[in-house]
Amino acid sequence: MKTLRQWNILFIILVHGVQSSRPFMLRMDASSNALYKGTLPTLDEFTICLWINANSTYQGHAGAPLSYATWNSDNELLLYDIYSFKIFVKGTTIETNECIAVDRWIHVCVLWRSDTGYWALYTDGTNILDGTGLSTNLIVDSGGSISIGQEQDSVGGGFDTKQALVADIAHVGIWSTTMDPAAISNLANDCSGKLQEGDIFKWVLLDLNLSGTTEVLNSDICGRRFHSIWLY
Ligand SMILES: [Ca+2]
Repeated sequence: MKTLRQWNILFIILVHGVQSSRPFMLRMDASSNALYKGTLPTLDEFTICLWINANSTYQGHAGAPLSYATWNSDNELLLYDIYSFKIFVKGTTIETNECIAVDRWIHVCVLWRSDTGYWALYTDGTNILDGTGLSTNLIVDSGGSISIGQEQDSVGGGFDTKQALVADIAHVGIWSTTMDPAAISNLANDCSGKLQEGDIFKWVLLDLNLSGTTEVLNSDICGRRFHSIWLY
């Protein structure tokens, strides 16, 4: 029988093993949550990119790949509903009507900048929708809480299982600039995921507090087989 300390050491070894050897993904169900241990700085522009692989058949969970809640706004930044994708900035919504649950890995990027309220949605490296006037001249506040998988209605809480993400997700990155199309295309075509490193949010397992039945697996975002490393 292992002691609690031995299990803790084993946990650390396994987590380090996943992190250092190969890029990881999270397999999330309605109970899963990955809460970032850090926060974001104030932002007047950003790019968020991630890989997602979800069942195209709606199974009762809209899905929030990423939510950022502050004390002033629980929808300060929110990517919501993988079946009819919505972008929230400072509580204001763009309804794209795009489905990003397509039964395979898809690369998704969302861009925004304050000065014109420019926003854009890229899938698999291609700009499929954009516009202006989204929360123009506003600033995204610092100090909030980032959840991968749960839609926050308060800082770090207020979850609703109907809004939870039931999907595989990997290589989430947040940049403090609006990335140019060539850089986004490079990310979407990088099967290693090594380019997928945001300057203000990086995909590092030890930076996440996992809860619920969140599986940590080696990712293979370009569709080859992956191997289970550890079940949480
Ligand atoms: Ca919310």
